[in-house]
Amino acid sequence: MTSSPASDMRKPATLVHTSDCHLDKTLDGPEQQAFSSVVDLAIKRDADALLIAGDLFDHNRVKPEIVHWVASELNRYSGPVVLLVGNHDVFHESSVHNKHDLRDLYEHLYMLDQPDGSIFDLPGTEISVWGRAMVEHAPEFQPLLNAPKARPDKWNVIAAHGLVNAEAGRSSPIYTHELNELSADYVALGHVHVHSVVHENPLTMYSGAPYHWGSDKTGCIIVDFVPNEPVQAEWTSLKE
Ligand SMILES: [Mn+2]
Repeated sequence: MTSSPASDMRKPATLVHTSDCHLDKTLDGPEQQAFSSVVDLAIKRDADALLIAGDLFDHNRVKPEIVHWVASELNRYSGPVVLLVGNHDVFHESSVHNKHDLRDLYEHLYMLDQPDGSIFDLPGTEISVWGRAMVEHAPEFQPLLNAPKARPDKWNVIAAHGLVNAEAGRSSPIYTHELNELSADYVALGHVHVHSVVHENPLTMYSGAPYHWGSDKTGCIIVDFVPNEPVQAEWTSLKE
């Protein structure tokens, strides 16, 4: 960000970034256990906010018990939770998010539900999150299109669910030139299930899935915003 040191009056903040939880039909599966561990970590680190960058649910026919279970987990945390949809829970008419609105079950849920993008200034923190809701996972959907300019009094986070450096014709593409042109403190990506740092300025990361079948690399990212310091984002294993 461009704030000069003397003018950076932002309060420090901590954000937990996860994605691709793929919660589905059984209440005691490894995906559920991993999601609980993410919530545990948000509580333990006293995070100011939790961001889920798409594919919270595996498909649009998840049972109501799963949705209620997610809400009960989020209620253990009780801080602001920002939810972006992904290609597995796209925001079309028969979306799981239209059948079961998590906002009715968790009062601190902020859903990025607008196809052209929406922004939330999270209460109790100076974190602001923008993202575009995916209605169709298609080459025409560009998750970063028309991202807003950063504001100097906020920790500006952009959330996107898509594929970085996609070949022509791939769905939900995210291009390096778009990342270069973004003004943000942190870009939280979802879609690729293994964690990676994809860009340095602004710092852009795939969190990876909390549970990734066949992989030990299950975790999420803790992002620390400190005035006058570079953003610190660290992938953290969920295994004890
Ligand atoms: Mn996805």
